[in-house]
Amino acid sequence: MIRDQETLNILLDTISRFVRERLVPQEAHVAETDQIPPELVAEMKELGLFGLSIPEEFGGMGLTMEEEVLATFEIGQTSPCFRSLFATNNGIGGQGIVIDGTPEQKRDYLPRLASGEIIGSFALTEPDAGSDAGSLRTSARRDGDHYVLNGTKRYITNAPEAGIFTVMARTNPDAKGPHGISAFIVEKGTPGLSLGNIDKKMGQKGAHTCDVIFEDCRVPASNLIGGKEEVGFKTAMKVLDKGRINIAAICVGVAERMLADALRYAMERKQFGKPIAEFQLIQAMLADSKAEIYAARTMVVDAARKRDDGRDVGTEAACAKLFASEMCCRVADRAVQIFGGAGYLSEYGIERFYRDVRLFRIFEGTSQIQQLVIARNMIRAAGE
Ligand code: COS
Repeated sequence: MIRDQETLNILLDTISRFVRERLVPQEAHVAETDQIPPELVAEMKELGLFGLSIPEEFGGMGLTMEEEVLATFEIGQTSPCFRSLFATNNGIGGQGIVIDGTPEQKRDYLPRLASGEIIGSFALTEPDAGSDAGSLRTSARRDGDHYVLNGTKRYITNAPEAGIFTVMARTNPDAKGPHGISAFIVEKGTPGLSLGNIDKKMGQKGAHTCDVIFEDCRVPASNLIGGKEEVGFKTAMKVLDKGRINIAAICVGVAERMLADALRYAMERKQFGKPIAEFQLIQAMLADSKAEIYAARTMVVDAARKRDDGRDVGTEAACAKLFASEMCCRVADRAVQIFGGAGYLSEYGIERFYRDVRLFRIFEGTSQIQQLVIARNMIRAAGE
């Protein structure tokens, strides 16, 4: 749903200009240093990027899902690490509170997430609980007006920068699998909370992940999301439904950028006496990429509109994430191929995108988990 086309156009135009003029020129520098310059972070805050999907009453822009994916298509036109910094506030690190938080939790945390004063991080995955998120072992034992958390979370995006963590932990040790899990807000600096070393990754330099460790970490009971035990897994899944649409949107944006770079190169690069863009085998790669990006874009917008209509979009989110992330990696592969030898050199940047986008098929649910979600929903619906 688009609330006001004119206002949205101004926002999309502003983001597009910021991406082109401020972020694109810094891509190589950020990849080399593994740091986003603080002045760019300040500009992101000023533009409101940390609060795109946080409701207006809490200082965010309150974008609808359709508006948000259109913004994400623009943000995708540069290295995905930039988006990663503010994406958790809008997505997995903030939405648990937006969707299921108590009025006090919303009042206490959402304004600071919206402004970018704090970064929100989502702590679900553990060393032995990845795709099987329901098997997580981090425990939360009630002790008076606190819960005491123990366990380790792994690959936690933005953990080194985070001011708060949404932590899924087991409050009922007798309940097996996804039941018995509750969600908490844990503030940075809480005694018993510590961080591991920053992970060395294949790509997405500038975006950081690390372990988050809880050792007798006492969290006020008022930080139990929604004030309700044993619904934390559902909170996590609802958050991921939205997150997956956004990942699909970023896949579309980055794929568009890679294709634009590949097209420009193909029109400049001459072999056999003419630009390689005039060769049909190159054209096939360009055309297949264009068609697949269009398909993914259409899926993303459709899923976003359905979510705005209040429909359950578990299947659509999984379909969009599956198709768009696989598509994005195919486009990356073709783009490197079109660049040829230059595609393998870091100075052209396309090999960096190739490494960056590989993550899209893994995080917020692997392609295999999306397949499983889609098929399960189909079988369930057919049996109803
Ligand atoms: N929205 C709301 N509730 C949901 C839901 C959703 N999208 N998906 C599942 N649930 C509910 C189910 O309805 C079920 O509740 P009831 O038992 O009351 O009916 C409960 O949650 C457990 O669901 P399910 O039985 O499907 O859980 P499983 O353990 O079998 O598996 C998968 C669920 C595999 C889909 C889940 O673990 C998953 O998504 N794994 C990937 C995790 C992931 O994306 N990690 C990335 C980390 S973030 S970067």
